[in-house]
Amino acid sequence: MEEHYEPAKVERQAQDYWAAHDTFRALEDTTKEKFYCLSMFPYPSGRLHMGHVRNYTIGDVISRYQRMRGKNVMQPMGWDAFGLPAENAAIKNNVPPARWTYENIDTMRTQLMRLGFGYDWARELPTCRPEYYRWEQWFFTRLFRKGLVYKKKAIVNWDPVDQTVLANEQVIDGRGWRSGAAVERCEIPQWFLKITDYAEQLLRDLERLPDWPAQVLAMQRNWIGKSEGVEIGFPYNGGVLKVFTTRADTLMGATYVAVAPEHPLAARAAQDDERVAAFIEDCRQGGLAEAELAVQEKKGVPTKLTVQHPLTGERLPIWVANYVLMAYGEGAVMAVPAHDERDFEFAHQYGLPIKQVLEHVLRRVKPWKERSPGAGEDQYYEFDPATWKDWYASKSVDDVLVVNSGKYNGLSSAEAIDAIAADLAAKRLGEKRTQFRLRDWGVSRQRYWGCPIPIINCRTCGAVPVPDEQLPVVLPEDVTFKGVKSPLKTNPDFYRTECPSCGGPAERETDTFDTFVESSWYYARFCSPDNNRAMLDARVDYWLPVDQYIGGVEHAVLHLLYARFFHKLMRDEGLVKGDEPFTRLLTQGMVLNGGIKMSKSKGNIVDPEALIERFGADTVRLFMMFAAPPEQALEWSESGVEGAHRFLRRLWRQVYIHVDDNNQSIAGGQRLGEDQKRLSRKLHETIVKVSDDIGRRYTFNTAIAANMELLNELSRFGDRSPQGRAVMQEALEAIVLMLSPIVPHIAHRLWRALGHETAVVNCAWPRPDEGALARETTELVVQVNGKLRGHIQVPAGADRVQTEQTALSNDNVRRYIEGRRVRKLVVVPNRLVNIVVE
Ligand code: ANZ
Ligand code: ZN
Repeated sequence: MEEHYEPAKVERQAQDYWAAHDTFRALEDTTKEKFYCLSMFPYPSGRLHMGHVRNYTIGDVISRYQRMRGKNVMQPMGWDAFGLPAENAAIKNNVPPARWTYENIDTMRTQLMRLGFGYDWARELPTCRPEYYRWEQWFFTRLFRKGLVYKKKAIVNWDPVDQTVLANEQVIDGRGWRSGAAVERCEIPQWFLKITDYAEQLLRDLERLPDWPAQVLAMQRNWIGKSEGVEIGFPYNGGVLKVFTTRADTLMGATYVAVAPEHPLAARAAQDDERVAAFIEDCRQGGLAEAELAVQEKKGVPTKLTVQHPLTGERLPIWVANYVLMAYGEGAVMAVPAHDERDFEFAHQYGLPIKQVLEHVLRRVKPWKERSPGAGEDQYYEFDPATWKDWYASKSVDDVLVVNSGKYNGLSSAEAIDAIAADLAAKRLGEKRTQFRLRDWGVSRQRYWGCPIPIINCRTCGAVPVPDEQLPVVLPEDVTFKGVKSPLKTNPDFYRTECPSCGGPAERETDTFDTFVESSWYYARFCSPDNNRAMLDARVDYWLPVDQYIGGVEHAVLHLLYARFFHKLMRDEGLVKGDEPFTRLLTQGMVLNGGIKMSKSKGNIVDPEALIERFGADTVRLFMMFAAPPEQALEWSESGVEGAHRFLRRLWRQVYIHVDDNNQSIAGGQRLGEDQKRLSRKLHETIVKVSDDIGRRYTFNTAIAANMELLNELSRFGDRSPQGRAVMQEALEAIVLMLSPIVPHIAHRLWRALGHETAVVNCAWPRPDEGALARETTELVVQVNGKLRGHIQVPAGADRVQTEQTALSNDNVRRYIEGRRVRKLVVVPNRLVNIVVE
């Protein structure tokens, strides 16, 4: 064996070995228990970053560990290859997005290989290839026939200078990223997937995911957002305005109604009211990003229209307000400023009446001064900011009583909701209803670099799905951009076609799918990536569900929800079994540098490749796994990397010294001396600990620390006798085995150096030896009042308390002391315990 550790050489040898032996090829084998380990596949942006390295190292460690546990492991890798950056790069540098993407994939694949990840590359899957997306198109046409997709007008960001639709990321401070023009909102027809049909299931099945992080489950639950409420009708001249409320108990406190700027009643009011028209126009400006909408200042205008209160008949004004979302509930609210914070802020700003209708059971406080004492039974109050916030603090309907509400006075919230809902139902002006926050999934993108939506628009037949035999609809890859507009929309060769149904001239859909569609089912396609006759086949029944999924918490909602949705869609199409795609989920923490996330824009990137060049892949992997538990943030540290490297050199050195000392044969079987026993016990305790850390707790950092500690003991162990060397051999082998999932290359070399013909990657995980774990014990006699009553075993070196406890709990001894008071207890170490009782 070489005296010095040369990572480049060691790593090349190990990787060559794995490649030559097809080590990570995963084949279905029903005689073995399978383990499908999946890390979220990357977008091929150009180069791997540290976040990728962390994600993929965690996945690789788990995969290699499970393999050593005898599982048939599949660990695939692919490319989430469609998306906007390719297009932006194309526009900037004049390279076709396809070429840019394929070149990036080649670079990143080489980087992944240098890191030694055990992927089954035969399953590699770039989503921008027709072999992949044709099945997505095929599946979409199945959903179309089932009525699970539909077309509807929806709002997009429109750049009036570039004459194109922009993605939310392309709108910066309300302006187009290239033109700098103020972005407008406009409505165009788009395709939607009916995820809301699955809302209830998606919510309910979260309960079947005990091995997902609680935080992710909570985020999904909120996103789905189930609300039980009442739909209430407010009659007006010419119709009924519907609102959705979760707080029908506050109906008597409604002082106005508000509609979204896109609501039909707003349009109607705008017809003869310039102020309303101008306000609606104003709301069309600016981006659509939800974060922006949530924090914007509340604004609105009154209309000349009114509605009638459904129970009292009182006239209430209709306002148009920007805080009412068209996409939620009915796009309109009954405003109860006394008990809803948003309504309050608005009413306060525009001087609208505030009427309290709930009172706290215990405190019975009136939060505001009376404003119009003459207002009859109903009382109006003025705002007192000091007490006001209390009312919003608890969204709970407990502990409150209804007041100022006529016949409902004195009811609890829950009772009032029932009573009011019943009265409304009798008038046909309301009914109880469940509302989900979850919206149907708009999958149309007006971009080029995506999967073409397989629809043909015919003037006579409408939207017709592309027939199976005409699939795939291939995205032309050799394109040039004129400005920002999608080349599909300007290319008649692409969009001119015939209607599959009547044969007349027709046009293809030129929109492409949201790239979340590709990432929603890739995990299943990995099971049958080479099938060109079907989307999936029987192999999915062997591999699915994914046993361990690993990725960033930023995907807690969209990707992970869409993938769960697709799994249910595919299940209902008979393509997969089971209800959920990912049994266990690990969300890895961020990689920080200087306390903030490593990112290009912050200029604090550390390039993994440069590190591999300097220290080798094993050092990078070891540092990543040692610096923090996987779910926590990891702080980048140069000295941490150096420390990891030093440890590997120490390990190498220890093995080198041991095997170099080959004059003496290694013997075993004879009785071990004390130091040998101690080391052996330490070794097996370490195996127990590391197995639990890696296999169950996923605390790879403590597993590594335990191995470091063991190595320290080894370096202090100078026993060169045959037994001493045998113990040393066993310990070094165990360390190499236990570290091999984390630092597989050096482990590959050291295993050979320790005299093995086999490759460490094919070895079993070490097992703790019960015999070695048992500590030495000594036997003591126990006397009660001077008479021999029993024998006890205590660990060598047990303290006084432990010895006494053991003596007192000995069965025979207990018979003689039961019911009596112990007056004295004498322990003579290693010999006897004398108990004196009354
Ligand atoms: C009256 C009321 C009184 C409300 C009160 C709340 C508290 P969740 O729980 O999220 O379902 N709302 C309904 N549709 C809306 C829309 N399109 N845009 C903005 N807000 C809307 O929220 C339901 C509540 O959100 C509804 O109940 C409604 O305000 C508001 F003390 O009605 B509530
Ligand atoms: Zn037709």
